[in-house]
Amino acid sequence: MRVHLVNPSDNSFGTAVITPRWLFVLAAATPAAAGDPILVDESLEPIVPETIMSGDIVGISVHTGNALRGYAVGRMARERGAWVIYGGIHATLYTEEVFEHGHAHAVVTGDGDVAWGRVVLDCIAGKPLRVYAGGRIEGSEFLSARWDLIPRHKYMWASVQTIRGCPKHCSFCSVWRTDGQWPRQRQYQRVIDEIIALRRIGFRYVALADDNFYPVTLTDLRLAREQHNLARVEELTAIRRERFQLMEELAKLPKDMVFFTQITMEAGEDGEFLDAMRRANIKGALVGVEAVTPEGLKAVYKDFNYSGEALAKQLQTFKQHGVHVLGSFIFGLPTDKPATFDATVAMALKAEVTFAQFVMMTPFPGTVDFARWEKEQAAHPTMVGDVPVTRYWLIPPEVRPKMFTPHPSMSSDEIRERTQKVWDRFYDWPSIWQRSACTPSLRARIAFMLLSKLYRQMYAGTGISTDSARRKKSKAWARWTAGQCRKLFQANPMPELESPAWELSFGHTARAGSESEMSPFVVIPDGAD
Ligand code: B12
Ligand code: SF4
Repeated sequence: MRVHLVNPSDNSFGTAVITPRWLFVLAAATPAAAGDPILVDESLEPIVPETIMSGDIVGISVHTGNALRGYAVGRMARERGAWVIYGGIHATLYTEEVFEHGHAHAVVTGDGDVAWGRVVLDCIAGKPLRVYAGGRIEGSEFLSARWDLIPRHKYMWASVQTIRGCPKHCSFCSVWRTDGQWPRQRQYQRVIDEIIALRRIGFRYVALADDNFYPVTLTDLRLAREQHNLARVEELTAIRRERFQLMEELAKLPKDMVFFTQITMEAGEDGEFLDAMRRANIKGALVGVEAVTPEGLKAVYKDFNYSGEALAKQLQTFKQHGVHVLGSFIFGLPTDKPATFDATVAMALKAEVTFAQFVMMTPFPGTVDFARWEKEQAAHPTMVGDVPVTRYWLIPPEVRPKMFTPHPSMSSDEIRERTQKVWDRFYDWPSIWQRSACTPSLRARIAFMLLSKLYRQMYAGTGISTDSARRKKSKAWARWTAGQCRKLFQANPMPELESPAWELSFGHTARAGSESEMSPFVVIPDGAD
């Protein structure tokens, strides 16, 4: 009996940008009794069905973008006699769907770190439950990934999570609903130990796979103080202190390490935080700008963001403190007009963001936007074949519409064409050349330009994505450039690198081997979800 963990993707590219962290975390959660799992990332290579034997256990992760492929893998595995288990954000939101379309034996909702060990042992005993509610575990329970299982020379960036959950409530985002609004921080010592393990094997670029790296704003603290809510002030201060502790430790790591994270624009007001980020070698952050007008920001419940001149200034502040911005903008909001496209690219250029992505409004399940759209569609659902458009992920990729929610004044073709023009304008050679001036050498400047073009080629349409989200085949030159870029990201291994001697001792990878090692979590018996 072997355990297989499969990251489904329609498009196998040989090289991927960011490691799918869940694979290596669930590997750590796999009980020792089951041996080391076989990890299959289909964004690198498609799964070979013959590797799956009767009695094997196959864990499949699905997000909305790769659910259909995930279901095909699950059906194939079940036909070959394996136990088929699903998890991930989409399986959490649509547990019944994975049984119907993916022929699941069981599904894990929420966090898998603790639940997966139990699932594997139950499968070995031949009696898996139908649904395992993994819930939202504490930050202290997050497992460290098994980086010893990573295929070498396949990924450009590793990914390490430092915090989960986000206090905001943007209308297009499911994080605050699934992961919760209370930030769950991992102990910084564990984060550092994991990064050291990565640097030892030659990874120096690490994406901090966080929902929001800046969970406590100066405004949150001010408001709590004004309300004389001392308990709240203390809680917030403790979270903030831990962020700084983490960054202090990151700053002590080898100087060639580069981190990238996701953060809200409010950090632009917090020079102390930005300076700590720079010292910690957090060289860049994806900032959700979303819209450049007040109406647009209101439409996505993001009125804590700035617009106009203040927006440009706020984004420039990041750069002044040494943190590059990947600005993320959304098109297709009901408030968008033809003029919005030019205004947005002009703002992206003016704000001097180093990279930018321009994504089309997509109603993701679990979001406020999705719920509103589903309600509107309830009486007369639009169908594509026999699938309602509100289940768009079940529509075969060849006939799946590119946009789902109708816009009040523009057709989806018009929005798409205008969006592509914005990508072309932002990533034209003169603009890239100008932006590349931020690099320290000619070699770095060339690398920057190559990367910018690759980024435009790979992600125009989806935005920076888990590689498993791309459906279109990439052009040969993009594959070649990706191969070259990957080499640029590689570093010489540093096997001699030691972890600091923490006052508390932590294992690198906790392995769930027996019930007693697992925290209690709710299990839902057969048929009761
Ligand atoms: C880091 C991140 C990115 C990074 C890196 C991605 C990568 N290669 O890893 C970048 C910036 C590249 C990115 C891009 C995008 N992302 Co993203 N991303 C995240 C984020 C913040 C963390 C993901 C992560 O690595 N977490 C750490 C791992 C360990 O957690 P996990 O994957 O959730 O896995 C745990 C459980 O889910 C469960 N589990 C997962 N799989 C399985 C399988 C089995 C068998 C079991 C038992 C359990 C299990 O156990 C794991 C351990 O607890 C999540 C938000 C979130 N909190 O999940 C969004 C998130 C996944 N992204 C999302 C989106 C929308 C995108 C983009 C489309 C954004 C865009 N451009 O518009 C792109 C494209 C990707 C896509 N899914 O289509 C959505 C997905 C929504 C959906 N319904 O599918 C999320 C949920 C955020 C949101 N806004 O709602 N993302
Ligand atoms: S989009 Fe970003 S800021 Fe808004 S809720 Fe999601 S994670 Fe938080």
